[in-house]
Amino acid sequence: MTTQNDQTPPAADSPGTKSMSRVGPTAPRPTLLRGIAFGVVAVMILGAGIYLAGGVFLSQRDRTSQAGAISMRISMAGYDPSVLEAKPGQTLTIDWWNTDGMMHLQGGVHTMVSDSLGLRFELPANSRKTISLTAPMTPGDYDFWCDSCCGGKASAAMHGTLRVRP
Ligand SMILES: [Cu+2]
Repeated sequence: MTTQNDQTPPAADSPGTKSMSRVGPTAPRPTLLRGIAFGVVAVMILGAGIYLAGGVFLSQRDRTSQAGAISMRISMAGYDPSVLEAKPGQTLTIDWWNTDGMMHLQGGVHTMVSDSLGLRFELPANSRKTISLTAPMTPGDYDFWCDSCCGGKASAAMHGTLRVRP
C-alpha cells in the first residue's frame, strides 16, 4: 500500500529531469538572442527619444512655426533680435518664444509693452506664441520693453525697437 504511494514521486520527477536536460544545451542561444534583441530595441527607443527631443529643441532655436514670421526670443538677456524692421503700415507676424522658467519671471511672464505702439503682449514661462503688430505710418524708431522682470522699463537690456522706414 505504502509502496504505491512512494513510487509516484520518482515517476513524476524523472520526466522533469529529462525535459530539463533536453532544454539545457539549447537554452543559452535563445537567451543570448533575446538579450541582444532587447538591447537593440532599447537603443532604438533611446535613439528615437533623443532624436525627437533634439528636433524640438532645434526647432525652437532656428525655425519659426509660421511661414513668414519673424522668430524672436525673449529671455533675461532681452529680445533677440532686439530690432524689428517694418515699412509704414506693415503688419509683422512674430513667432515669439520664451525659454525662461516660471521662477525667474515676475507673474510668470515676459511682456512686450509700448505706449506709443499701443502694445501689451504677455508670454508665459517656457512657451511660445504668434503675435502680430502693425507699424505706424510715421517712420521712426519705436521703443518697446518688458515690464515684468529685470527692472522692467528701467533696464536697458529689456528694450527692443520697432524701426519703421519707408
Ligand atoms: Cu521680461
